[in-house]
Amino acid sequence: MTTETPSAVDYRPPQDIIELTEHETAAIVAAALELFGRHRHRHLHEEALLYDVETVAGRLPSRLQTELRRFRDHGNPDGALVIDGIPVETNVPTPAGDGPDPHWSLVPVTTFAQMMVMSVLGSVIGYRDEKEGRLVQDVFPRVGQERRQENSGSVLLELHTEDGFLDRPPHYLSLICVRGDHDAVAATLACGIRRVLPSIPADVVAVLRRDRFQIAFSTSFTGGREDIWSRPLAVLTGPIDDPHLTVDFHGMVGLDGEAQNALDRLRELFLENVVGAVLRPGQLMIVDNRVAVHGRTSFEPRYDGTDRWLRRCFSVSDLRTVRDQADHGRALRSGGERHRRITASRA
Ligand SMILES: O=C(O)CCC(=O)C(=O)O
Ligand SMILES: [Fe+2]
Repeated sequence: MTTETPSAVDYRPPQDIIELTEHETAAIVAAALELFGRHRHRHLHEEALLYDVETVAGRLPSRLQTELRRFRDHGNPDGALVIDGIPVETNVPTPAGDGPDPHWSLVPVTTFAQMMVMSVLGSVIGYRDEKEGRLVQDVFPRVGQERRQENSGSVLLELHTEDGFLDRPPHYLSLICVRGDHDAVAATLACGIRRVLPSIPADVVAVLRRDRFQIAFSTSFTGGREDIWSRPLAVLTGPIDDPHLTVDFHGMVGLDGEAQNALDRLRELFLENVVGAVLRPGQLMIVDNRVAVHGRTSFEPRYDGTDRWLRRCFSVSDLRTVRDQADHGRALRSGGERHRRITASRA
C-alpha cells in the first residue's frame, strides 16, 4: 500500500459543469417536496418510493436530464460531471462527529434531489455490509478517524475507484455538498482513465491488464478488519482504447515488483491530470466509477456543528446484472465472507 501521501495536490477545474438557473432549482425543490409528502414515513429501500422517485425524476429540468443521459452513455475525459444548483437544506447542523448518522428525513429535499439525479443514470443501490446498506450516506468528519483512508477522515483521501474489492462495485457515485469545510480547501478530486491512457507506456499497460493486484476491503465494510483482500485482479480490463479501471492507491498492492512499479507510475499520471472542486452547498459531483478515480484533499475539522457535510449515493446501470447479490431491498451483499481467507503480501 502507498504510505507516502503528497501534502498538496495540484488540480485543474473539471471541464463539465452544469449551472442550473433559479427557476430550474425551484422545480427540483417542488418535485422533491412532493415525494416527501407521499413517502415521509417510508424506508428509502421501499420499491413504492424508489419507483416514484424514478417517475418524478422525469420532471427534472430537461436540459439536466439530457446532460445526465449524455454522461451516462458517453462519459467524459475527467470521468466526472458537476451540477451546480441542486437544492439542499442549509439550516441543519452537520451531524456530530461522535454521533449516529442522521435519518434521511432530516434533509428530505437533498435526499430526493440526489436520488432523482442518480435515477436518471441507473438504479440506486447500497451495500448491506457498509453503513447498514443505506441508499444515501452521510459523509462528515468523525472524531478519532482523522487519519483513516475513509470518507470519515480528513487527511488526503488517496485516489481510488469506489469499492474495487467488491464483485459488484457501483457504476456511478455522486457526492452532494450540504456544507463545505471551514477553510474552503477540501477539494473532491477526479480523473478518468481516458485522460492518462495515451501517456502510459505499452509495457506498463500490459502489466496493468494482468491479475497481478489485490485490494484490501475497506474497513467501512469489515467492522475494522484490515486483512480481508479481494481476489487477484487487473487494473485495466475491457476495450484496449477505452478500458475499465479498478484501482485504489491506498488499499491496492502489486503482487510482484513489476506490478507495484506499474501501479506507482499510474498514480503519478493520475496526479498530473487530476481535476478537483471545493464543492459548495448545492454542488453535486457525479463520478463514472467504471472508468475514473476520485479522492479528496485534506482539511481541518472543528466538530462544531458546521463541519463539511456531503451525502453520497450509488447507482448501477442495470439492476438485473446485480440481482444475484441483492440481500434486502437494494442492499447488495459484498462477498466479504468468501474473501476472508485470501491473503496478499506486498511486493
Ligand atoms: O469527501 C469527498 O469529497 C470524497 C469522499 C469519497 O471518496 C467517498 O465518499 O467515496
Ligand atoms: Fe470514495
